[in-house]
Amino acid sequence: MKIGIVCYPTYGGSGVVATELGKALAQKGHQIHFITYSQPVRLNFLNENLFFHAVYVPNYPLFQSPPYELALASRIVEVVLQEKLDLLHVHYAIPHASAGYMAKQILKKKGIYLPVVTTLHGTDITLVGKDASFEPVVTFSINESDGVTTVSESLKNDTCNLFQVEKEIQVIPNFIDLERFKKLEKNHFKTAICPNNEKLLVHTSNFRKVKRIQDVVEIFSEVRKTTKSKLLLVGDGPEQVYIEKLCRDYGLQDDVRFLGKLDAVEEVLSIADVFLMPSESESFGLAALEAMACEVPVISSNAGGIPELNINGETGFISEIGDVKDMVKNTLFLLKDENLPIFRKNALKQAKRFEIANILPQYEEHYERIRELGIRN
Ligand code: GMT
Repeated sequence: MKIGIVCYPTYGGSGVVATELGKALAQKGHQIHFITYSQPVRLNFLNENLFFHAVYVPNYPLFQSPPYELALASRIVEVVLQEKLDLLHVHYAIPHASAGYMAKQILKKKGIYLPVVTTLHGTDITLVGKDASFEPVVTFSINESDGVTTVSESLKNDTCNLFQVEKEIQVIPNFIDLERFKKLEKNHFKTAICPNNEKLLVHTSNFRKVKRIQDVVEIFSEVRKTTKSKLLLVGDGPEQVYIEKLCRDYGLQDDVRFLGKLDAVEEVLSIADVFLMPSESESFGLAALEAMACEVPVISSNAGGIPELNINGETGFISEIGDVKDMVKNTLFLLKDENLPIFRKNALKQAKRFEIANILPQYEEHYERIRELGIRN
């Protein structure tokens, strides 16, 4: 199949899922065309079936903000006409689903049918999408998509509760490449970070408020009182300066390291003992899945789709959002030498359920069904 993929090209979860999906489909022989404003960060891979089409938004003094959605819709039309795409898969509703709809209508006038599949990722529904500034357009473009998928049951429920959804939604969970995400032998790195055999706690995110990184710092501050430990924070974002200050206020600066955005996050996860995800909202928790694939158990909140991934008492522990005391108790239990190996094993076993080879066919079947339905009607 010739598939167009529209996504955010950034480090964010939806962009990562879209890019990894495109790469895997290309390896299976599909022709994949990424259409976005810059080269997706994970598109660091050469394959004869992978193409990238940049969206350029011309600037004009009259525009207060660049009309990206219009430029994207036009670019989709052009790519479909040139490359004869069979289907368009947009990731993240805003503004990709409505741009897809517009492109579809333009192509219809030219006698071309373009089925559009929309994958909802989380904040496009739970935070931004439900804002009155976007809600009517998001509702409309979900209902006008030929296929709609969400990355968890929880996000499907949120979508149905927050929007007047008339479309059937299929849950296709996020996935992991276990060839890349696996526990690597990085003892020298562990010794450098933890020279006195400290336990290592890790958090990775885009440092937005919803991630509740202040809870990560508080958990670490408490754990460190009884257990020799270090904390690595991977990623960056709006909360970073505040979190750095919080670490200094708690006197933790010598035991916390900010690593910024990292491409080889699996190397850090390979030396971790516990992964912390106390998020306030999380449709799936891809970062936790990456940790589990590297045999790292997860201490998390019970937000959104996290309980579909992290099994309480097996692959880690789940607490109410903001219940730092419970998260500290659970972390200390996990870190005990007699418990950690069991939780590590369970985490890997659970990650295997989300292996890309198990999930990819679900997307392929979804595409086939949507295309057949469209051709029949
Ligand atoms: O977590 C973020 O803030 C980034 C966000 C995104 O849209 O890129 O991630 C969302 O999509 C990921 C991939 O499907 C999910 O694993 C994350 O749980 C989800 N984030 C939220 O729902 C807050």
